[in-house]
Amino acid sequence: MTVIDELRQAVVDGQLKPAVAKVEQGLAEGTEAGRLLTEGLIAAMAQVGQLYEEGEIFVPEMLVAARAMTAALGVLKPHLLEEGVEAAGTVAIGTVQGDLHDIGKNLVAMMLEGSGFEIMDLGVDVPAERFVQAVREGANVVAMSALLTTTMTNMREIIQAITDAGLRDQASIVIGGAPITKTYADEIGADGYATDASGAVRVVREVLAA
Ligand code: B1M
Repeated sequence: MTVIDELRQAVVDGQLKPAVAKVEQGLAEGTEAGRLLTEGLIAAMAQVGQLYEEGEIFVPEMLVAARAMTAALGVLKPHLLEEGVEAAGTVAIGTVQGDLHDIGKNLVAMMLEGSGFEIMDLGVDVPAERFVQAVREGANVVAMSALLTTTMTNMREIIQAITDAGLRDQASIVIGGAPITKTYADEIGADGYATDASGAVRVVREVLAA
């Protein structure tokens, strides 16, 4: 087993300390941070989702796996960030109301921060009014995350709330999360969407340049 396999297994098993130790070992051995992230941590969460779908594990196991991933990600973070980039805009990011999934949102925030954007992290279960307030506070990009098919519909309401507040021309709106598609982004009037964290950096740059 490679260190990446061991990392993936530690996260799937919800073993926080071994997961952190495997990231440290991988880095010390010269494994690229990006590989530890995609082939280790992100692959582990995909496996966890699969096991949950198959009824092999339940919410508590998903939760401990998520905690192990978050801890391991904390160690990886400084190695993923690009250095020395100028502040390029302020992004208010949050997971929409009713949705508590924050690993992907945190990863996107981390990559944006590392790419020179100022981040207003609104957290999870964020109501429309909080996004509206963030635009009033100076965010020029609103980034929304949703992982549930039942909560992604709230994105439309958030865009409507920003429009109703007369602020739609003050901020670009980008969305993402596992169930989000380009068709859905177009349908609800978002300015862009991304399927992963590096795509999120790209789309935020694009909407700001438009
Ligand atoms: Co939940 N969960 N969960 N869960 N969970 C999913 C999403 C699910 C697909 C699992 C499954 O059935 N296979 C399923 C959703 C089904 C659906 O809606 N179609 C599901 C369910 C059903 C639930 C509950 C309803 C379970 C229950 O209670 N019965 C419940 C809901 C709670 C709630 O939110 N109200 C629930 C709870 C949980 C935990 C709390 C246990 C935990 C979350 C812990 C946490 O986040 N702190 C959890 C987890 C861990 C998952 C899975 C296994 C992993 C999610 C994850 O972290 N992925 C997930 C299965 C899966 O995704 N395969 C699942 C890793 C992360 C890096 O990827 O979040 O996709 P992701 O983010 C990516 C991209 O999507 C994108 O970039 C990120 C980085 O690459 N992206 C953006 C995300 N946001 C973006 C924003 C952008 C751009 C890109 O803005 C521009």
